[in-house]
Amino acid sequence: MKKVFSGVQPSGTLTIANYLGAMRQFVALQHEAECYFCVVDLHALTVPQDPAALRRQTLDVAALYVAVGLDPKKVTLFVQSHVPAHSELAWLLQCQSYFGELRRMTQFKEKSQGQESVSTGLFTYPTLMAADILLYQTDEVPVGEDQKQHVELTRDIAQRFNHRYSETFRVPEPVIPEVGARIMSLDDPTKKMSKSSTVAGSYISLLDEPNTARKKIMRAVTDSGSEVRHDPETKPAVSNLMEMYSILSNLSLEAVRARYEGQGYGPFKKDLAELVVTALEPIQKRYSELRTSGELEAILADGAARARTAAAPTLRIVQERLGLQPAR
Ligand code: ATP
Ligand code: LTN
Repeated sequence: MKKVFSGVQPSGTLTIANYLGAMRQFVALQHEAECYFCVVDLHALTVPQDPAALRRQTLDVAALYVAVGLDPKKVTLFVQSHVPAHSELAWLLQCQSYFGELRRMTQFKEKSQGQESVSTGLFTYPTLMAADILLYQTDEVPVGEDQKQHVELTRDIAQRFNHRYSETFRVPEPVIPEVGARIMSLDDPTKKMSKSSTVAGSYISLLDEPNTARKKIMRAVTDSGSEVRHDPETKPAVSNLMEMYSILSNLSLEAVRARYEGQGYGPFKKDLAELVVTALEPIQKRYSELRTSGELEAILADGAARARTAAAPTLRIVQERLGLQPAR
């Protein structure tokens, strides 16, 4: 069976973009692959986090993984820091990666821009991500468009290692959805929607109250004109809303256009708001149950044990190939 790995950072409350771009794919893949889904808490530490908030958000993300429809008996759901092999392999891979290739990473450039001090962790972030993926001999990595470059770097690192030290890692492929791979901010369609944004109106959180979500959609910026038409070049804001509509309604972009022909933005946004609220309702209900029932701790303990067992052989063989002495 093919293997799938992906991760989500507990750097805030998950947004509808995380769901549409990534987690929706996880749910579909659980039936056809051996899946590992991780709350990548070590990645969140690359930028400053409040410790209490990080502790809480780690459990929030774990609960949301289950709430969107992942079955913890079927998939291995765990917290990255519970499996030390991730940090250990990350170091070994850092010694196989080049400063020049990490410096080219778009996410690093964006996140470090204008910051007074930038952690070394933010710079080496992609080598930890490569470790996450390569430890499990992953075939497919379902992610949003923004992570494509990191998966490509992971492939380069894997191929380089295989070439230098003999066949060790499976070379993974990114899996990126056709629609929804890059959901944009509601207040600015030139920026991607991000859970760590400081502007609450820019994103819809998976935990937004129905009326909050409705208001955010109704206030979302639109483009000049009044036609509901998908054209990211000239109508970036409306195209973004149409992508959300298309996924949530299971209609093609063309069918969405046809449905609102001659009606303007108002009715379109109103219906989109209801689609969003309807999609969030069951997720929020399951989330609340999980967050109060105490079942999450057991799910994560079980996931960590399974992940440790699955990760160990790859780490061991890498250590051996690099010439490290076996520990007795
Ligand atoms: P942060 O703002 O803290 O960087 P984020 O919202 O970008 O966080 P991540 O935890 O980095 O979220 O990403 C989790 C998954 O969601 C990844 O697969 C990522 O590609 C996907 N994703 C993130 N933002 C978007 C977006 N705007 N559109 C589609 N997919 C997205
Ligand atoms: N870098 C990713 C999160 C992430 C990830 C991974 C995704 C960490 N490790 C492994 C896929 C596979 C992000 O910022 N979205």
